[in-house]
Amino acid sequence: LGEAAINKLLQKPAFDEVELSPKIREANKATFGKDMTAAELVAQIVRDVRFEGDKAVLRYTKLIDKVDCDIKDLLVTEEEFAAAEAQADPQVVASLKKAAENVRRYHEEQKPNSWMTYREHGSLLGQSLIPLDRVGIYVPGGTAAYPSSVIMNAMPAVVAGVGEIVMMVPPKNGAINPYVLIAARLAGVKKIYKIGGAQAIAALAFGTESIPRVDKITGPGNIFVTLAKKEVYGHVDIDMLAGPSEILIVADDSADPVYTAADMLSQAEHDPLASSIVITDSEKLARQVAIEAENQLQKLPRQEIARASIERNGLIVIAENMQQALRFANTSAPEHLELLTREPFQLLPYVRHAGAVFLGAYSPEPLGDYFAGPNHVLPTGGTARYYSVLNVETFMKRTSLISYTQPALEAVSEDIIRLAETEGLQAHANAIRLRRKN
Ligand code: HSO
Ligand code: ZN
Repeated sequence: LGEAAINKLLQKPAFDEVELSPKIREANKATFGKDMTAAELVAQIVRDVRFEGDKAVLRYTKLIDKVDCDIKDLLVTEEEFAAAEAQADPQVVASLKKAAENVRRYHEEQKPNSWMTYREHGSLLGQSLIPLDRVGIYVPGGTAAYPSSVIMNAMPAVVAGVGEIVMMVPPKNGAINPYVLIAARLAGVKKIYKIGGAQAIAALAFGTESIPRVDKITGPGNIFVTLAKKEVYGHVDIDMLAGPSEILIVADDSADPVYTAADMLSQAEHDPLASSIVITDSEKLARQVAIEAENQLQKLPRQEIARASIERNGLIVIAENMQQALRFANTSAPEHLELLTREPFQLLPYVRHAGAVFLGAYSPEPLGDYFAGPNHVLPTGGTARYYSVLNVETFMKRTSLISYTQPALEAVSEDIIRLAETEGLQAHANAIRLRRKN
């Protein structure tokens, strides 16, 4: 294929609405009396929760999660935390603790500072960084209930100094994965509701009689959650619209085909829609990786998911040289970029677009997924062109500070008055002129 054709293959839509399965469409039709797209269904749920509050939350929780209870029973209790701790494997808890500490330490270093600077005539300019009052974190249920993602979402908010973190997790048979609860505790989350889907996002965005309204919602979710975040954006802030996970591996002939294939599959097992791409200037490596991937695939417990992903979005591209390989990588703007090359740091200056870069043979993606410290909530679908990894500042906002003395203002007054009058704003000009001494 030519470069243009390969570029086209590498570009993914940032966010596409999926088709609902016939089964879900039928169920929706029975409930709402009309055929709806996923976006229409989500808009309806968001509207209902916004205007009916708790009542609508309970109705959808019963309908979708098959949990029929009081709103106060959806708040996780001390007893539920204790039960989670009692049934947890202490070794897993110890590993979670180490991971949480690494994530805390990395994010402490990342914390941006407020600053002030002196200018002429004793004037001062500055910027203060203020944490958000309250944020909501969504944690998916089902097989994607990842304790690691709880830490990754909550820790930057805690380090930022957010006043209150409210977590939403869909109940599975009325309960929540114990490690999700333990991870939440480790990270410092105190309020957790067993509510999922679009109804959880709407409750966070607008608040209900019993659920507090938040200022920002972060965390990944399924198509309903993502559409709901899009729907409430503007009433609250959101982190990003997350799509399926991706890895792009740039490898030269020094790369180990066994590692390369393993790293492709570690992404593929997430989701049938996940994408795993290798770009190499070595035809030999390309062929070895293809064979090795099949070997490893056959032994995976999640073979079905991984195989579907590889068949759909798995790609091994042979580039003419490493310069071209890097160009392809930047076009794709992958969530995770691995540089499995002899001198990865020599390529780093050419990396323009990637959520996270993993350098060298001993920095595989799962190291970052779980443990090293940097965040694993990363921009997907090519949005690394303009989005950053989730970070402490995601949970803060910047406010400008201005303080002039009389002489400082006097010194610039003519310029300001001239500009105000040019815009025809006499009151603006007056506010300056009246403060002049000469
Ligand atoms: N690779 C995922 C994160 C994750 N992996 C959680 C395992 N658990 C998206 O960055
Ligand atoms: Zn992962």
